[in-house]
Amino acid sequence: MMKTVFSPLHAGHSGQMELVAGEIVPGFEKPSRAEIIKARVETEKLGPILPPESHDVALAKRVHRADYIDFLPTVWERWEAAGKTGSAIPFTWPTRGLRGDVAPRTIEALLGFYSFDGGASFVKGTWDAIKSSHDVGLTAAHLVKAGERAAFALCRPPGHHAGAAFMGGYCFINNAAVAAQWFRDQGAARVTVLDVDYHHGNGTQEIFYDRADVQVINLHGDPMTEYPFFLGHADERGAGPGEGFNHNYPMPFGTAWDAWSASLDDACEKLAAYSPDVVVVSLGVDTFEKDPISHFKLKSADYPKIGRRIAKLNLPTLFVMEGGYAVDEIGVNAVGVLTGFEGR
Ligand code: SP5
Ligand code: ZN
Repeated sequence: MMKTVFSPLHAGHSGQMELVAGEIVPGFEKPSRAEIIKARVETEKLGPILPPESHDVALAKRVHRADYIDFLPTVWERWEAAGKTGSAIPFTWPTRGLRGDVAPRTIEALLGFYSFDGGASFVKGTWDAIKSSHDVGLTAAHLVKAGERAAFALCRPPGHHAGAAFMGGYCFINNAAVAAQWFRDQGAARVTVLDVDYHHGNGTQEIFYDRADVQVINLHGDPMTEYPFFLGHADERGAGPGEGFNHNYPMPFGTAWDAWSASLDDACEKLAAYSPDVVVVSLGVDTFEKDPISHFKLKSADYPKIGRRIAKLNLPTLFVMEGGYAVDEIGVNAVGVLTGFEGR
């Protein structure tokens, strides 16, 4: 039996739009994703589904910049106060040659200041969803700390693209990073974040890049051709004291189980050699062959094998939900990893 933590408040984050191939289209990151995973947890009888406890965002400020975390709950009211409608979405960014060190004053400028793309937009219920997702991650982390072999944080919105001071890629607070830091603060000597989402977890990498106490391992589409494009290369191995504690496995379009699982095996060897006290899995299932925005070729039958490989590490494990946009199969695939982990 694996416990799942879930909050219905995710559903207030809905109706977002995104720019894809020159057109504004309904967002791929939508509420049905979490509802379908929850339904599959129930039909597969994975275990009880618990509501989150509320946790202070002071914990999130251990990995995010305080001014960024303080900004998030103010976005929607500032957007409305400025007389704007639709969704609050950034459109100007402080790239090379512009000032990224001076926070501007208007809400539209601040949205760009605190993001790296237009993929994380706000509607009225977005902050409550972000906070609930953060609470879901930490509540599930508490279960693992209390002795559960594993727990499933059914987070929505996801988190792994969110860095210390920016949102993007459907992500706002980096739920996996917050949980990893919490385990450290609770006395874990070493923590590994194993990110199997199709996209590189650029936020998690940035947050822990110069640290030896949190190992970060990413399996993902090669950033030469895949989002987020500007991080995730194999030569990014960590910096300073963190040198050697970041591992990237970029893979080409069309990667299927044989090549993907060879990377997972290699990653698990590096993980085991690090000997962490706890593993946080950033669980995305957008590696699926039918994912509408991704280009790997994993099949539904492959997901239980991922869970079985992770279970072989024999370490306390927190699963944190990230991406996956083939909504019809998202429950089968995500819960497949968990039942595989449980050995059934
Ligand atoms: C958490 C997560 O998985 N975030 C992913 C963010 C991806 N954003 C970029 C989407 C680019 C979509 N390209 C679409 C091609 C459609 N045929
Ligand atoms: Zn993804």
